[in-house]
Amino acid sequence: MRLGIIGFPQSGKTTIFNALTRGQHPTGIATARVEVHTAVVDVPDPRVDKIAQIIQPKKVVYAKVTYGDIAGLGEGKGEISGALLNKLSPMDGFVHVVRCFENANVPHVLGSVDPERDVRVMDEELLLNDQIKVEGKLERLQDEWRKGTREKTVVEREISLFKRLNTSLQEQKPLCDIEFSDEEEKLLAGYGFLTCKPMLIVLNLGEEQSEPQIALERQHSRVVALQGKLEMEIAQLPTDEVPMFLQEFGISEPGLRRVIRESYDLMNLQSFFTGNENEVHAWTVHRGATVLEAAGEVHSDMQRGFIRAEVVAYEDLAALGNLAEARAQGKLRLEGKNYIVQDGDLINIRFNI
Ligand SMILES: Nc1nc2c(ncn2[C@@H]2O[C@H](COP(=O)(O)OP(=O)(O)OP(=O)(O)O)[C@@H](O)[C@H]2O)c(=O)[nH]1
Ligand SMILES: [Mg+2]
Repeated sequence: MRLGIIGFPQSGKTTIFNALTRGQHPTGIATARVEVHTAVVDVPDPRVDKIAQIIQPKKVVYAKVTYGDIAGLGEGKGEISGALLNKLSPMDGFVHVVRCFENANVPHVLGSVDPERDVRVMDEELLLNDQIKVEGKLERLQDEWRKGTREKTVVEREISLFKRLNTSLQEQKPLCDIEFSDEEEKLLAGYGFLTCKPMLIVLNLGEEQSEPQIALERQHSRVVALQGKLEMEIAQLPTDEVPMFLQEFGISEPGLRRVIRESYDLMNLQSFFTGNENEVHAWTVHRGATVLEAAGEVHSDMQRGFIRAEVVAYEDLAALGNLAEARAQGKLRLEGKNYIVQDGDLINIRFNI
């Protein structure tokens, strides 16, 4: 999962990036250039630790999320440069850092601190960008139709799809709120439309600031509020000092975990695990994925040669304490390729190639 951190200049993107990745990048440096820092971080999951405790493998591999700190976005003019677009399109979703903190030394490009406006202006910028892309595509399709370079019925179908996109965007509705068929989704996947991507809004609060209420217009967005600067400082502490600080500042759970959890939820993702004496490994699949798809996530050979899967729910394994007991109690089930994976399943895939 790749999440791009976007937001207005000086909204605290790098601060939040550091908080999420335990990074040490310098903050407070305004850059007009398009620049991306990326970091891959483990998805913290106590279930993985518990399974490792039971199986005692040589190695533990957590699921991964990649964060990109994308500078150079948004002057409120709806202009996203080509170079910037190339950085935004490949992301699976966005984390929009919205400034809420007051700080006289840090001016806001739009002149005042107004989180709801920033959310709206950013949404409008992304929307406008998609609109330009869709209009360009429509013109090219109409050209193709006139010249007859491709089969007319195919081109007509695409024209009608892109007209639907255009109508939605003209009504200020993001593309993620449209229902697409599988075929349409495949066709659109290559375009990397910005309003197709889920959006997690991170309200960057100042110290002891209460959370402002934001009206959301998109269906596929969600809000997390955190104190960016404080979270960054906490993320940079030695691990054993963290619990004390969290308690001192009344934070129930580090922002890093909340952001990851909300991102999984927003993007309809879940975890499953594999484990043997060598390795316990956490993987990510879409909710509703079959065990055959899950096998493909682990290795294409496992998908190709899939025979059956042995599945035990994490809760059952944790309650019973070991695999032998789970088997004895009938909690280790044999499942066929159409089994729908449940969050937290420990799966052993039997395959033959
Ligand atoms: N008081 C306060 N200041 C913050 C907070 N978050 C960020 N800042 C300050 O705001 C300034 C900008 O923070 P950055 O994290 O560099 O912001 P940015 O969005 O990465 O900035 P650019 O990459 O230049 O667009 C720095 O001086 C931070 O110290 C916060 O939660 N509270
Ligand atoms: Mg920055």
